[in-house]
Amino acid sequence: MPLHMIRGDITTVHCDAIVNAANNALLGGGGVDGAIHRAAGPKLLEECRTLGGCQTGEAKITKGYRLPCRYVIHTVGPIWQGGNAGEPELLAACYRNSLRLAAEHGCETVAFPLISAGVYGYPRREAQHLAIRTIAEFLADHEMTVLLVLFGSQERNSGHPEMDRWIASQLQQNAFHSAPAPAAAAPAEKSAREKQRKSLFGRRSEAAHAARPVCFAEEESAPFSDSEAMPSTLRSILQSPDESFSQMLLRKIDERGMTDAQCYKKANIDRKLFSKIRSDLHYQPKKVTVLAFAIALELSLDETNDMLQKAGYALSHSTPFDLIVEYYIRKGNYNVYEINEALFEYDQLLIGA
Ligand code: AR6
Repeated sequence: MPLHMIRGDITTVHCDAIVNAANNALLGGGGVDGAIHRAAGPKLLEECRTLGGCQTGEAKITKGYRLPCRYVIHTVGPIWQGGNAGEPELLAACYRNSLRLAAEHGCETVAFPLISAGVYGYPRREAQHLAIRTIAEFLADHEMTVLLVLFGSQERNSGHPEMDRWIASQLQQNAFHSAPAPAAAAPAEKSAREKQRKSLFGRRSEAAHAARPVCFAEEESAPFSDSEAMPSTLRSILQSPDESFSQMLLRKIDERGMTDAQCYKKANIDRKLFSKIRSDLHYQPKKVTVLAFAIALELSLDETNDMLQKAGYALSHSTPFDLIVEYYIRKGNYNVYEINEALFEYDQLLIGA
């Protein structure tokens, strides 16, 4: 999947290149810079000494040494001074220049920390939005997988107060509508229920004894003795099954006048997965994949449920994942990156993942 967010330590990520939030001297420091130098070993500092430093917003590349990546891309984020000293432009330049260097070196997978969001004081939420926006712009015309690696427990659930309220109200309604846990039954009541249960079972098993095959088509409600009737009906149903998930997806792409690439990129799905789906009419996708396409195609809630059903899924009101996705569809916000940011904050699976 092109853009993914994970929590963890970037020095342990296996990929082609990791990005270091360095300083102008490129001679190591604290934070993620210190962690990368410690994990890479002294040879990294030796190579960094030959680079002649780095301007804010620029990027330089070295080998990865003992790290589980081929390259380290060193970039220097802006120091936060209140937001009016060109910080957003400089921070965006860090991501763009790092990605450009990675592409020039043939990297297919690149991991970033949240540049400037530590010692340099850039507000974390703004730094994260800007990172996601800039990486998404780059991915619109590059095939690459980018990981945004967030360190430690970041603040959660505080950035979407309206969504939080809506989800809470839906979960509450759900709890209200579901049956309360049954209290322990009194013995008399228990035996009455037992009788009822037995009689229900009795009736069912009687029905089972008198079982008749179910006929699918009214006009073919032939007598039971016609043993050919059901098999032939079943056969005809199987010969012309309902539209599959893949067929619906390809039809919708055509109807929307989109190209395949526009659709899978907007869905945050990688090209290889899309090709598999395109070439297999009976492809069984994951729920996050179906939803990614529903979002890319800007389907209504009904159409989304229809597409989910084709793959054997549904949206429920019992899980934060489903509620978050439904909230964004209801709002008409089809930005997969924004939806994933919200899902990430709730520790949910990400769409397209
Ligand atoms: N893995 C992923 N993210 C990390 C890790 C890690 N191991 N360690 C810290 N972070 P910072 P800056 C996160 O301070 O703000 C250095 O001294 C951290 O939580 O490392 O760009 C340099 O030499 C935060 O979200 O970088 C510079 O002098 C993000 O990485 C200066 O700090 C960036 O925090 C650069 O400051």
